[in-house]
Amino acid sequence: MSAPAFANPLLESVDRPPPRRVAVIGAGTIGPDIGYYLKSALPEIELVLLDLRQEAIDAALARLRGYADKAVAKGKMKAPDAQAVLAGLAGSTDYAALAGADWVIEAATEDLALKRRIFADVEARVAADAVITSNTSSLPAARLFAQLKHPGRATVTHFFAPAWRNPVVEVIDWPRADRALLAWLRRLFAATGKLPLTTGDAPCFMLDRVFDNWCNEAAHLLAHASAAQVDTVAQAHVHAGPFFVLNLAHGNPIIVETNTLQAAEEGAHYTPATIFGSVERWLTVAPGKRVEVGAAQAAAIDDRLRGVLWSQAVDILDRGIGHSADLDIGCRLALGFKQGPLQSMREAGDAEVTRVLQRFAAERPGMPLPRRALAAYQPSERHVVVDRVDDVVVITLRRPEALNALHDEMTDEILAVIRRHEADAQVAGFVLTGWGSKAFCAGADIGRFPSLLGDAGAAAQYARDCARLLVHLDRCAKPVVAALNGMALGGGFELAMRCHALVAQRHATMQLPEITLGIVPGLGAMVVPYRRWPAAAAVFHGMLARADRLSAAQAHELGIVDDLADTFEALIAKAVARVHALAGRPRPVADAAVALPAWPDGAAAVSGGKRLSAQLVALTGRAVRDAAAARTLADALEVGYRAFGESACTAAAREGIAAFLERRAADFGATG
Ligand code: DAK
Repeated sequence: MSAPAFANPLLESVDRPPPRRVAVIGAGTIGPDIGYYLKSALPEIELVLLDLRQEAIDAALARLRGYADKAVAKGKMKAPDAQAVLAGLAGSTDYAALAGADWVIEAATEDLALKRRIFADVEARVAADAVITSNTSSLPAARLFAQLKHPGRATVTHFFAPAWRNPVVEVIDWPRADRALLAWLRRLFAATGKLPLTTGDAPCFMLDRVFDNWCNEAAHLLAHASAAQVDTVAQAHVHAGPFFVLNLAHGNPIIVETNTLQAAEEGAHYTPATIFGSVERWLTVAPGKRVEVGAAQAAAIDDRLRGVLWSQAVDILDRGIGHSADLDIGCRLALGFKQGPLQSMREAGDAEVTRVLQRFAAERPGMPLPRRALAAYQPSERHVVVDRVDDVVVITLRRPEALNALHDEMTDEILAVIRRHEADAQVAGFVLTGWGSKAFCAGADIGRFPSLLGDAGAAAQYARDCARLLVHLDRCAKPVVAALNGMALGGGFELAMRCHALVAQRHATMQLPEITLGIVPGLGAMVVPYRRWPAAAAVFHGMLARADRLSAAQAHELGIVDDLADTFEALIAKAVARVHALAGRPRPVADAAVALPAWPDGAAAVSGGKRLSAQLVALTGRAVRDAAAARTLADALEVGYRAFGESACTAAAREGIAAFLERRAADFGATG
């Protein structure tokens, strides 16, 4: 498997247009879910669901209507949008309905002979350049498509349940697939909210090798423990234990099938546990529930579970089945692991990993073991991906599960990438952008905020520490340009405003929602915009005091955004051009005091119809005023750090952050 040309697939240029008519074969569970994802992302396409049974089609169409109704009821979709999703949707038991399809997705039963018959039939009915993909979770593409006349237009695209919401799709890179097909699929998936992970063509690809062997190992452990005990121990690593998931997904036959395939190809150590043949439903615990497990027994179970996980991880990387940067994120987002195997290896340390794997090798002879030093398996970045466009390094924030929200590790990685390339004469500068087309960055990771509350000094120090990246940008010798591909919120906008220029796609927005969380911005938003764009001071007041949203067009008019782009390609092209234009011309943030217009009255402050904390509005106003009066940028930033510390000790902060995490509206009525 060769590495894709770009880690961020949206940087790939492709000639083929998006699909217009898609056929999904198989109206079981996953086929219709794939269809719903596609129709939600690309409502203009025609979608036809094919199945041998009309009842399956009727049930599938009813399910999709149910999804759309639910999305409208929850306010996630507007009624006209739901109508567009459901328009152009049809079902058929007749393969003649394949006519005109430019993409056929097969999601039928896992049976090689059946799938081959389907592909022969499909190929006879669609154009020679129509794309054909299979959603198999285990059968290699080389086998599935061996008999196609035009195999270059075919590959496996493996979705994960629920396919309409789970972002992960494995895109299998097999030798006969056209490179342009893989680039088109990766790009299309990334543009429609998915996380395509390129994997090699081994049986079960990357992620199901982890999942199937994890479940199989759990079943082997039943010689020493109950299913409930294994699930209890496993919950240290996953949100739901393997037996709970197997019950949910009726997964026993799948493990038997996939592990039989792996055993046939790779050795008897993969043979499915015999108990799968005699049990239909496991007696186990629900996620979060536990049963009694003795300490020694728990340790033995845990060693075996970590053993299989780490053994699979090193094997996948040693055989080039997947990329290290993709393995962890795939395990977390597709399979529900709390952290990926490489991260857990790193945290456990080499000595512990070696101990666990030695024990695993003794208990499970034949299972793969590391072939290199353990450090060699670790990815250099986990939360960003790095590409080169000409002589510019493009850093893409990649946390699709949290709209690319920032946390310490991500900012450290951005800083490390910039430091690594700063002295390189071949690098002209940097572009920062976000994964996908929705968000540049949704701000700081709110899940981590509760630990900051209650200690003003510690919170202020934390803000100072976290500002390292931004302070580095202030002094960076090479230009750094923010390319806003979507919303830039809170800390994300603070990061963008410290870049030396901003370019934005027209749908991008900027907002400082901190006040709605009962805190003040910690990373310079009370300081920097007033010094860089003093004429827009009143606008920044509104953004800070009421969380007013700024559109890309407004920001462009105010001179905050230097250029607007219609597409992602244009965005990156403009950002790269800005890097070149800025070379040798740094844009320092002003080191002098600035004048301010009057601060809005906080007593009746509301944002989006919701009352805000008057105390926080006043605190923000005071910090903005003191920072504006400070003579140096460093002094002004210090005012901001201390104000953040102060805000972290308010009842409003406790309420605002708890409300976000509990998915409810904050009530600042009682907090002041
Ligand atoms: N942190 C963590 N997760 C986030 C997130 C964030 N900032 N923003 C979004 N997510 C997650 C959501 O929880 C959701 O996760 P699941 O429910 O799927 O598990 C997923 O991303 C998708 O989001 P939604 O389902 O909410 O998507 P919608 O399109 O419906 O809504 C939204 C998009 C952006 C309107 C909404 O997600 C939202 O309101 N997000 C929060 C925006 C926000 O308030 N951002 C934080 C601003 S405060 C400091 C450093 C920095 C800062 C402060 C201090 N120090 C160092 C001290 C900065 C502060 C901020 O940035």
